[in-house]
Amino acid sequence: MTNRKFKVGVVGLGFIGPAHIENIRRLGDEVLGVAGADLEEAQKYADLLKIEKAYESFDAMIADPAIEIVHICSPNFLHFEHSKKALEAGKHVICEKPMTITSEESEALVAIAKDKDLACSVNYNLRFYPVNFEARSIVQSGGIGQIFNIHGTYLQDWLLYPTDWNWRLLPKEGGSLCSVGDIGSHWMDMVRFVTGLEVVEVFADLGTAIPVRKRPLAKVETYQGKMKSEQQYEEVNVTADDFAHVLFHFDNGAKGSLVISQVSAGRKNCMRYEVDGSEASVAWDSERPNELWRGYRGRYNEILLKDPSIMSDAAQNVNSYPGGHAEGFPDTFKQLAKKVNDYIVEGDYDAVPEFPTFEDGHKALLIEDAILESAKTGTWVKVKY
Ligand code: SOE
Repeated sequence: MTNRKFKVGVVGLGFIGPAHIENIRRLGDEVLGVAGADLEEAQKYADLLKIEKAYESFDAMIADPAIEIVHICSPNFLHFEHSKKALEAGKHVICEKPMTITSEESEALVAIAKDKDLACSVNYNLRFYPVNFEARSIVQSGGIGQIFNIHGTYLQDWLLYPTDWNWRLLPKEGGSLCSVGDIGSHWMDMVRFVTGLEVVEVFADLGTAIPVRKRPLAKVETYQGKMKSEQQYEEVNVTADDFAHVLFHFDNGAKGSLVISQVSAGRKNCMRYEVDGSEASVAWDSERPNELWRGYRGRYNEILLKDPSIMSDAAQNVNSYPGGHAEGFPDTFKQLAKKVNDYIVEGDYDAVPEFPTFEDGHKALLIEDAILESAKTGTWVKVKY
Protein backbone atom coordinates (compact mmCIF):
# COMPACT_ATOMS: atom_id res chain seq x y z
CA MET A 1 0.00 0.00 0.00
CA THR A 2 1.19 3.46 -0.78
CA ASN A 3 0.16 7.04 -0.53
CA ARG A 4 2.59 8.09 -3.25
CA LYS A 5 0.68 10.10 -5.81
CA PHE A 6 1.78 9.34 -9.36
CA LYS A 7 1.58 11.72 -12.28
CA VAL A 8 0.21 9.91 -15.29
CA GLY A 9 -0.13 10.59 -19.02
CA VAL A 10 -2.67 8.85 -21.25
CA VAL A 11 -2.44 8.54 -25.03
CA GLY A 12 -5.52 7.47 -27.01
CA LEU A 13 -8.92 8.95 -26.30
CA GLY A 14 -11.33 6.51 -27.98
CA PHE A 15 -13.49 4.10 -26.00
CA ILE A 16 -10.88 2.80 -23.60
CA GLY A 17 -8.66 5.85 -22.84
CA PRO A 18 -11.36 7.58 -20.78
CA ALA A 19 -11.93 4.30 -18.87
CA HIS A 20 -8.26 4.37 -17.87
CA ILE A 21 -8.45 8.05 -16.91
CA GLU A 22 -11.47 7.55 -14.66
CA ASN A 23 -9.80 4.73 -12.77
CA ILE A 24 -6.36 6.30 -12.45
CA ARG A 25 -8.17 9.08 -10.65
CA ARG A 26 -10.04 6.65 -8.41
CA LEU A 27 -6.62 5.50 -7.16
CA GLY A 28 -5.82 9.05 -6.13
CA ASP A 29 -3.24 9.54 -8.90
CA GLU A 30 -3.18 12.58 -11.13
CA VAL A 31 -3.84 12.38 -14.85
CA LEU A 32 -1.53 15.25 -15.63
CA GLY A 33 -2.07 15.26 -19.37
CA VAL A 34 -3.43 13.52 -22.44
CA ALA A 35 -2.39 13.08 -26.06
CA GLY A 36 -4.66 12.13 -28.91
CA ALA A 37 -4.66 12.06 -32.69
CA ASP A 38 -3.85 15.79 -32.62
CA LEU A 39 -3.88 18.79 -30.29
CA GLU A 40 -7.54 19.49 -31.02
CA GLU A 41 -8.63 16.04 -29.83
CA ALA A 42 -6.33 16.21 -26.78
CA GLN A 43 -7.71 19.63 -25.86
CA LYS A 44 -11.29 18.46 -26.28
CA TYR A 45 -10.79 15.61 -23.82
CA ALA A 46 -8.65 17.68 -21.46
CA ASP A 47 -11.53 20.15 -21.23
CA LEU A 48 -14.20 17.47 -20.98
CA LEU A 49 -12.40 15.47 -18.31
CA LYS A 50 -10.84 18.45 -16.50
CA ILE A 51 -7.23 17.47 -17.18
CA GLU A 52 -4.47 20.05 -16.78
CA LYS A 53 -2.44 19.46 -19.95
CA ALA A 54 -3.34 18.69 -23.56
CA TYR A 55 -0.15 17.69 -25.38
CA GLU A 56 0.24 18.41 -29.08
CA SER A 57 1.70 14.95 -29.62
CA PHE A 58 2.70 11.73 -27.89
CA ASP A 59 6.35 12.83 -28.16
CA ALA A 60 5.51 16.02 -26.29
CA MET A 61 3.83 14.00 -23.56
CA ILE A 62 6.79 11.71 -22.93
CA ALA A 63 9.17 14.67 -23.09
CA ASP A 64 7.43 16.05 -20.01
CA PRO A 65 9.69 15.10 -17.07
CA ALA A 66 6.73 15.27 -14.67
CA ILE A 67 5.03 12.25 -16.27
CA GLU A 68 5.94 9.01 -14.48
CA ILE A 69 3.52 6.43 -15.88
CA VAL A 70 2.15 6.31 -19.41
CA HIS A 71 -1.09 4.51 -20.31
CA ILE A 72 -1.11 3.52 -23.98
CA CYS A 73 -4.66 3.40 -25.30
CA SER A 74 -3.93 4.30 -28.91
CA PRO A 75 -4.98 2.03 -31.81
CA ASN A 76 -3.14 -1.30 -31.84
CA PHE A 77 -0.68 -0.42 -34.62
CA LEU A 78 0.75 2.41 -32.50
CA HIS A 79 1.32 0.34 -29.34
CA PHE A 80 4.86 -0.64 -30.34
CA GLU A 81 6.08 2.84 -31.17
CA HIS A 82 4.40 4.38 -28.16
CA SER A 83 5.61 1.74 -25.68
CA LYS A 84 9.15 1.84 -27.05
CA LYS A 85 9.38 5.62 -26.86
CA ALA A 86 7.86 5.70 -23.38
CA LEU A 87 10.32 3.12 -22.05
CA GLU A 88 13.26 4.91 -23.66
CA ALA A 89 12.08 8.10 -21.98
CA GLY A 90 12.17 6.26 -18.64
CA LYS A 91 8.40 6.02 -18.10
CA HIS A 92 6.52 3.10 -16.58
CA VAL A 93 4.03 1.69 -19.07
CA ILE A 94 0.55 0.19 -18.99
CA CYS A 95 -0.22 -0.74 -22.59
CA GLU A 96 -3.61 -1.81 -23.91
CA LYS A 97 -3.89 -5.24 -25.45
CA PRO A 98 -2.80 -6.52 -27.89
CA MET A 99 0.64 -5.35 -26.82
CA THR A 100 1.68 -4.92 -30.48
CA ILE A 101 0.41 -6.11 -33.84
CA THR A 102 3.28 -8.52 -34.56
CA SER A 103 5.29 -10.91 -32.40
CA GLU A 104 8.51 -9.37 -33.78
CA GLU A 105 7.44 -6.10 -32.20
CA SER A 106 6.37 -7.70 -28.91
CA GLU A 107 9.68 -9.59 -28.73
CA ALA A 108 11.57 -6.33 -29.30
CA LEU A 109 9.60 -4.62 -26.53
CA VAL A 110 10.33 -7.41 -24.06
CA ALA A 111 14.03 -6.99 -24.87
CA ILE A 112 13.90 -3.21 -24.46
CA ALA A 113 12.06 -3.53 -21.14
CA LYS A 114 14.38 -6.25 -19.78
CA ASP A 115 17.19 -4.15 -18.36
CA LYS A 116 15.11 -1.18 -17.37
CA ASP A 117 13.94 -0.69 -13.82
CA LEU A 118 10.44 0.08 -15.01
CA ALA A 119 7.03 -1.50 -14.53
CA CYS A 120 5.72 -2.81 -17.87
CA SER A 121 2.18 -4.14 -18.00
CA VAL A 122 -0.32 -5.17 -20.66
CA ASN A 123 -3.89 -4.31 -19.76
CA TYR A 124 -5.46 -7.75 -19.45
CA ASN A 125 -7.86 -6.13 -17.03
CA LEU A 126 -10.47 -8.91 -16.98
CA ARG A 127 -8.23 -10.95 -14.67
CA PHE A 128 -9.00 -8.35 -12.02
CA TYR A 129 -12.61 -9.22 -11.34
CA PRO A 130 -12.06 -10.49 -7.78
CA VAL A 131 -13.70 -13.87 -8.37
CA ASN A 132 -11.12 -14.67 -11.07
CA PHE A 133 -8.41 -14.32 -8.44
CA GLU A 134 -10.50 -16.68 -6.31
CA ALA A 135 -10.79 -19.16 -9.20
CA ARG A 136 -7.02 -19.02 -9.58
CA SER A 137 -6.47 -19.71 -5.87
CA ILE A 138 -8.88 -22.66 -5.99
CA VAL A 139 -7.50 -24.18 -9.18
CA GLN A 140 -3.82 -23.67 -8.42
CA SER A 141 -4.11 -25.08 -4.89
CA GLY A 142 -5.52 -28.31 -6.35
CA GLY A 143 -9.12 -27.46 -5.50
CA ILE A 144 -10.57 -29.07 -8.63
CA GLY A 145 -8.05 -31.91 -8.97
CA GLN A 146 -6.27 -32.68 -12.21
CA ILE A 147 -7.29 -30.33 -15.04
CA PHE A 148 -8.15 -32.05 -18.31
CA ASN A 149 -10.67 -29.85 -20.09
CA ILE A 150 -10.87 -26.04 -20.53
CA HIS A 151 -13.63 -24.56 -22.63
CA GLY A 152 -15.44 -21.32 -23.22
CA THR A 153 -16.61 -18.48 -25.39
CA TYR A 154 -16.08 -14.77 -25.82
CA LEU A 155 -19.09 -13.33 -27.64
CA GLN A 156 -20.15 -9.78 -28.54
CA ASP A 157 -22.63 -8.32 -31.04
CA TRP A 158 -21.26 -4.85 -31.81
CA LEU A 159 -19.99 -5.88 -35.28
CA LEU A 160 -23.15 -7.77 -36.29
CA TYR A 161 -24.48 -5.43 -38.95
CA PRO A 162 -22.77 -4.63 -42.27
CA THR A 163 -22.93 -0.97 -41.21
CA ASP A 164 -20.90 -1.69 -38.03
CA TRP A 165 -17.37 -0.47 -38.51
CA ASN A 166 -14.16 -0.37 -36.49
CA TRP A 167 -10.48 0.18 -37.24
CA ARG A 168 -9.78 -3.28 -35.77
CA LEU A 169 -11.16 -4.77 -39.00
CA LEU A 170 -8.18 -3.36 -40.92
CA PRO A 171 -5.06 -5.53 -40.48
CA LYS A 172 -2.78 -2.48 -40.76
CA GLU A 173 -4.44 -0.83 -37.79
CA GLY A 174 -5.74 -3.71 -35.69
CA GLY A 175 -3.35 -6.55 -36.59
CA SER A 176 -3.89 -9.67 -38.71
CA LEU A 177 -6.52 -11.06 -36.34
CA CYS A 178 -9.60 -9.04 -35.41
CA SER A 179 -11.90 -10.95 -33.05
CA VAL A 180 -9.12 -13.30 -31.94
CA GLY A 181 -6.73 -10.45 -31.13
CA ASP A 182 -9.32 -8.16 -29.59
CA ILE A 183 -11.27 -10.52 -27.36
CA GLY A 184 -9.95 -14.07 -27.89
CA SER A 185 -6.66 -12.79 -26.44
CA HIS A 186 -8.48 -11.89 -23.18
CA TRP A 187 -9.84 -15.45 -22.88
CA MET A 188 -6.46 -17.03 -23.54
CA ASP A 189 -4.82 -14.75 -21.00
CA MET A 190 -7.55 -15.56 -18.50
CA VAL A 191 -7.19 -19.35 -18.72
CA ARG A 192 -3.39 -19.04 -18.50
CA PHE A 193 -3.87 -16.87 -15.40
CA VAL A 194 -6.45 -19.08 -13.69
CA THR A 195 -4.82 -22.46 -14.44
CA GLY A 196 -1.13 -21.58 -14.67
CA LEU A 197 -1.01 -23.73 -17.82
CA GLU A 198 0.60 -22.73 -21.11
CA VAL A 199 -0.80 -23.31 -24.60
CA VAL A 200 1.41 -25.76 -26.51
CA GLU A 201 -0.42 -26.01 -29.85
CA VAL A 202 -3.59 -24.81 -31.55
CA PHE A 203 -5.99 -25.70 -34.34
CA ALA A 204 -7.99 -22.76 -35.65
CA ASP A 205 -10.84 -22.02 -38.03
CA LEU A 206 -11.44 -18.31 -38.67
CA GLY A 207 -14.68 -16.84 -40.02
CA THR A 208 -15.71 -13.60 -41.66
CA ALA A 209 -19.49 -13.34 -41.38
CA ILE A 210 -19.60 -10.00 -43.17
CA PRO A 211 -17.05 -9.87 -46.01
CA VAL A 212 -18.24 -6.48 -47.29
CA ARG A 213 -18.90 -3.73 -44.75
CA LYS A 214 -20.19 -0.21 -45.07
CA ARG A 215 -17.58 2.07 -43.56
CA PRO A 216 -18.97 5.41 -42.32
CA LEU A 217 -17.19 8.37 -43.84
CA ALA A 218 -17.11 10.05 -40.41
CA LYS A 219 -14.82 8.69 -37.65
CA VAL A 220 -16.53 6.12 -35.43
CA GLU A 221 -15.18 4.90 -32.08
CA THR A 222 -15.47 1.35 -30.73
CA TYR A 223 -19.12 0.54 -29.83
CA GLN A 224 -20.22 3.99 -31.06
CA GLY A 225 -21.62 2.55 -34.30
CA LYS A 226 -24.40 0.91 -32.26
CA MET A 227 -25.67 4.32 -31.27
CA LYS A 228 -25.61 5.96 -34.69
CA SER A 229 -28.42 6.14 -37.21
CA GLU A 230 -28.06 7.76 -40.63
CA GLN A 231 -24.56 7.88 -42.07
CA GLN A 232 -22.72 8.19 -45.34
CA TYR A 233 -20.78 5.05 -46.13
CA GLU A 234 -18.20 3.55 -48.45
CA GLU A 235 -18.01 -0.21 -49.10
CA VAL A 236 -14.92 -2.03 -47.84
CA ASN A 237 -13.90 -5.67 -48.37
CA VAL A 238 -13.07 -7.30 -45.08
CA THR A 239 -10.87 -10.38 -44.71
CA ALA A 240 -10.25 -10.23 -40.96
CA ASP A 241 -12.09 -12.66 -38.65
CA ASP A 242 -15.24 -11.46 -36.95
CA PHE A 243 -15.72 -14.94 -35.46
CA ALA A 244 -13.46 -17.93 -34.86
CA HIS A 245 -13.19 -21.43 -33.38
CA VAL A 246 -9.93 -22.51 -31.74
CA LEU A 247 -8.84 -25.83 -30.19
CA PHE A 248 -5.95 -25.93 -27.71
CA HIS A 249 -3.51 -28.41 -26.24
CA PHE A 250 -2.05 -27.29 -22.90
CA ASP A 251 1.29 -28.23 -21.36
CA ASN A 252 -0.21 -30.62 -18.78
CA GLY A 253 -2.00 -32.57 -21.53
CA ALA A 254 -5.35 -30.80 -21.06
CA LYS A 255 -7.43 -29.99 -24.12
CA GLY A 256 -9.36 -26.79 -24.69
CA SER A 257 -11.77 -25.06 -27.02
CA LEU A 258 -12.90 -21.48 -27.53
CA VAL A 259 -15.59 -19.88 -29.67
CA ILE A 260 -15.00 -16.18 -30.35
CA SER A 261 -17.47 -13.87 -32.03
CA GLN A 262 -18.20 -10.18 -32.42
CA VAL A 263 -21.31 -10.97 -34.50
CA SER A 264 -23.46 -12.92 -32.00
CA ALA A 265 -26.77 -11.08 -31.59
CA GLY A 266 -27.66 -10.46 -27.98
CA ARG A 267 -24.23 -11.19 -26.54
CA LYS A 268 -22.94 -7.81 -25.43
CA ASN A 269 -19.61 -8.64 -23.84
CA CYS A 270 -19.84 -12.22 -22.71
CA MET A 271 -16.68 -14.07 -21.78
CA ARG A 272 -17.20 -17.49 -20.26
CA TYR A 273 -14.62 -20.03 -19.18
CA GLU A 274 -15.01 -23.39 -17.53
CA VAL A 275 -12.17 -25.51 -16.19
CA ASP A 276 -12.98 -29.17 -15.59
CA GLY A 277 -10.85 -31.11 -13.13
CA SER A 278 -10.93 -34.67 -11.84
CA GLU A 279 -12.78 -33.60 -8.66
CA ALA A 280 -14.70 -30.43 -9.52
CA SER A 281 -15.14 -27.65 -12.08
CA VAL A 282 -15.05 -23.85 -11.91
CA ALA A 283 -16.82 -21.50 -14.28
CA TRP A 284 -17.20 -17.73 -14.76
CA ASP A 285 -19.35 -15.53 -16.98
CA SER A 286 -18.38 -11.88 -17.46
CA GLU A 287 -22.05 -10.89 -17.69
CA ARG A 288 -22.46 -12.11 -14.08
CA PRO A 289 -19.01 -10.98 -12.98
CA ASN A 290 -19.46 -11.20 -9.22
CA GLU A 291 -20.31 -14.91 -9.25
CA LEU A 292 -18.05 -17.94 -9.42
CA TRP A 293 -19.61 -21.35 -10.07
CA ARG A 294 -18.14 -24.56 -8.68
CA GLY A 295 -19.53 -27.81 -10.01
CA TYR A 296 -19.44 -31.16 -8.20
CA ARG A 297 -20.46 -34.69 -9.15
CA GLY A 298 -21.51 -36.03 -5.74
CA ARG A 299 -22.99 -32.97 -4.05
CA TYR A 300 -24.81 -29.75 -4.73
CA ASN A 301 -23.05 -27.19 -6.90
CA GLU A 302 -22.03 -23.86 -5.36
CA ILE A 303 -22.14 -20.22 -6.39
CA LEU A 304 -19.79 -17.84 -4.64
CA LEU A 305 -21.24 -14.33 -4.59
CA LYS A 306 -18.23 -12.05 -4.33
CA ASP A 307 -17.53 -11.33 -0.66
CA PRO A 308 -13.96 -10.56 0.43
CA SER A 309 -14.61 -11.87 3.94
CA ILE A 310 -14.84 -15.45 2.66
CA MET A 311 -12.32 -15.27 -0.19
CA SER A 312 -8.60 -16.05 -0.41
CA ASP A 313 -6.03 -13.38 0.52
CA ALA A 314 -5.14 -12.87 -3.15
CA ALA A 315 -8.79 -12.26 -4.07
CA GLN A 316 -9.40 -10.05 -1.02
CA ASN A 317 -6.53 -7.92 -2.19
CA VAL A 318 -8.29 -6.94 -5.44
CA ASN A 319 -11.63 -6.12 -3.76
CA SER A 320 -12.62 -2.59 -2.87
CA TYR A 321 -16.14 -3.22 -1.59
CA PRO A 322 -17.76 -5.61 0.89
CA GLY A 323 -19.92 -8.57 -0.06
CA GLY A 324 -23.12 -7.75 -1.91
CA HIS A 325 -21.61 -4.58 -3.35
CA ALA A 326 -20.96 -5.38 -6.99
CA GLU A 327 -17.61 -4.67 -8.62
CA GLY A 328 -17.43 -4.30 -12.36
CA PHE A 329 -15.52 -3.40 -15.50
CA PRO A 330 -14.14 -0.04 -14.27
CA ASP A 331 -12.88 -1.61 -11.04
CA THR A 332 -10.70 -4.03 -13.00
CA PHE A 333 -8.72 -1.13 -14.48
CA LYS A 334 -8.25 0.36 -11.03
CA GLN A 335 -7.03 -2.90 -9.51
CA LEU A 336 -4.54 -3.53 -12.30
CA ALA A 337 -3.14 0.00 -12.09
CA LYS A 338 -2.91 -0.37 -8.31
CA LYS A 339 -0.74 -3.48 -8.67
CA VAL A 340 1.54 -1.50 -10.98
CA ASN A 341 1.73 1.37 -8.46
CA ASP A 342 2.54 -1.02 -5.61
CA TYR A 343 5.28 -2.63 -7.71
CA ILE A 344 6.88 0.74 -8.45
CA VAL A 345 6.74 1.75 -4.80
CA GLU A 346 8.23 -1.60 -3.75
CA GLY A 347 11.06 -0.89 -6.21
CA ASP A 348 12.24 -4.50 -6.65
CA TYR A 349 12.22 -4.90 -10.40
CA ASP A 350 13.41 -8.52 -10.13
CA ALA A 351 10.27 -9.49 -8.21
CA VAL A 352 7.55 -11.39 -10.09
CA PRO A 353 4.83 -8.83 -10.81
CA GLU A 354 1.21 -9.45 -9.82
CA PHE A 355 0.03 -7.69 -12.97
CA PRO A 356 0.03 -9.01 -16.55
CA THR A 357 3.50 -8.38 -17.94
CA PHE A 358 5.05 -7.69 -21.33
CA GLU A 359 6.01 -11.41 -21.35
CA ASP A 360 2.29 -12.24 -21.10
CA GLY A 361 1.60 -9.82 -23.94
CA HIS A 362 4.33 -11.40 -26.06
CA LYS A 363 3.05 -14.93 -25.37
CA ALA A 364 -0.39 -13.83 -26.56
CA LEU A 365 1.11 -12.67 -29.87
CA LEU A 366 3.00 -15.97 -30.28
CA ILE A 367 -0.22 -17.93 -29.69
CA GLU A 368 -1.96 -15.69 -32.25
CA ASP A 369 0.81 -16.40 -34.80
CA ALA A 370 0.12 -20.10 -34.35
CA ILE A 371 -3.64 -19.51 -34.71
CA LEU A 372 -3.12 -17.64 -37.96
CA GLU A 373 -0.81 -20.31 -39.35
CA SER A 374 -3.21 -23.08 -38.34
CA ALA A 375 -6.13 -21.33 -40.02
CA LYS A 376 -4.08 -21.01 -43.20
CA THR A 377 -2.73 -24.56 -43.25
CA GLY A 378 -5.64 -26.44 -41.69
CA THR A 379 -3.26 -28.23 -39.31
CA TRP A 380 -2.32 -28.25 -35.63
CA VAL A 381 0.47 -25.68 -35.11
CA LYS A 382 2.87 -25.51 -32.17
CA VAL A 383 3.38 -22.17 -30.45
CA LYS A 384 6.99 -21.08 -31.07
CA TYR A 385 8.02 -19.75 -27.65
C1 SOE B 1 -14.11 -4.29 -27.88
O1 SOE B 1 -14.32 -5.55 -28.37
C2 SOE B 1 -13.65 -4.34 -26.42
O2 SOE B 1 -13.67 -3.02 -25.97
C3 SOE B 1 -12.25 -4.89 -26.24
O3 SOE B 1 -11.30 -4.16 -26.98
C4 SOE B 1 -11.94 -4.91 -24.77
O4 SOE B 1 -10.64 -5.42 -24.56
C5 SOE B 1 -12.99 -5.75 -24.04
O5 SOE B 1 -12.74 -5.66 -22.67
C6 SOE B 1 -14.36 -5.23 -24.30
O6 SOE B 1 -14.58 -5.12 -25.68
